Amino acid sequence: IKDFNGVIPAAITPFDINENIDLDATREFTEFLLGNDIHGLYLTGSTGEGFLMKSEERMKVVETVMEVAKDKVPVVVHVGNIGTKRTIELARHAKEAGATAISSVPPFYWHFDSKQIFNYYKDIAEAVDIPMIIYNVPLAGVLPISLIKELGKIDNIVGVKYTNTDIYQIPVIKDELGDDFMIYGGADELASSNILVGVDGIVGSFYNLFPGLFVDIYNAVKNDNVKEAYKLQEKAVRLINYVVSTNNMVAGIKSILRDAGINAGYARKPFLNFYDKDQEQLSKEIIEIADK
Ligand code: NAY
Repeated sequence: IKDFNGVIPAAITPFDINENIDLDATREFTEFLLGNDIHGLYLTGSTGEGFLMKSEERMKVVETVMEVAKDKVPVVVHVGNIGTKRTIELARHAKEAGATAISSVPPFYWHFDSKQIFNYYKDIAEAVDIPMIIYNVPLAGVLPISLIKELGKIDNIVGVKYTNTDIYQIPVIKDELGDDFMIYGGADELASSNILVGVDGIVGSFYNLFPGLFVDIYNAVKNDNVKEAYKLQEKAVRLINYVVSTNNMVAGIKSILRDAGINAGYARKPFLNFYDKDQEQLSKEIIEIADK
C-alpha cells in the first residue's frame, strides 16, 4: 500500500447519453489520466457515482480500468454500500480483479452508531484478504477520531481517506497509529495544506479535470516551494468553487472534459447534465477563471 501515494483521481465513471456504462470511454479516460502523470486511481467512489450503479456495473467498470491500469499505477476500489453483505461481494471481486486495496464509506442513511460502523469495517476486513482504507467523509457521516484510532488497529485496515476539513487531526492520527498508517487528503480545496500536514496522498474529484495542476501543486510542496504551491492552490480553489457552485459538480466536471474533447461521458440521474449552450457556457466561465 505504501506505493499508493501522490495525486490520485477519484475517477469519474463515463456513462453514455442514455445512462449506460460506457466501457470504451472508460478505457479512453483511464488512458487520459495515466497520460497526465497521476500516481494512482480510486474507483467507483462518490465521484465515480458508485452509489448510482448496480454491483455488476461497478464490477465491470473495475475490470475495464484494470485492463488499462494494471502494472502502471496502484488502483484502489471503493466498495462502499449501505449494507455489509453487498460490500463484501464487491470487495471479493476487487481482490480478484487485482486491486491494491479497497476502501469504503461508513454505512449511511440510518445514522449507524460507532459500534455498528466498527462492526461493518471489521466484518469486511475479516471476510476479505485485501487491505482496507476507511473513509471519513461528511456526506456519509463524520467518524469520531477515537473510532478512526480503534479501526486503525484492526489487521487489514491500513489507512483512512480523510475528507473532513479538520486536517490538524491528521498528525494526531499518525502519532497514534504510526507513520505506516496511510492518510489520504480528501478535500481538493485543501490539497496543498493536506500535503503540508503529512498525508501520503490526495484523492479527489478535481484531479480528473485538472490533473496537471494538482501534480504541480504536489511537486511544489514536496520541493519546499510553498510560494508556488500557494499560487497554484489559490487558482485551484477558484476553479473548484465555481464548479461546486453549480450544485452539480460531477456532471459539471464531465461537461468541461467533454467540451475539451475528452470523452468523459455523462452523469446518471438525478444529476443534471449540461448540454449544448450550457456546456459551452460552463467551459467559457472556467477558462475565464483559469486565466484570471
Ligand atoms: C470520492 O469518493 O469520489 C472522493 O474521493 C470524493 C472527494 C470529494 N469529496 C466529496 C465530499 O465529494 O474531491 C472531493 C470534493 O469533491 C472536492 O474537494 C470539492 O469540494
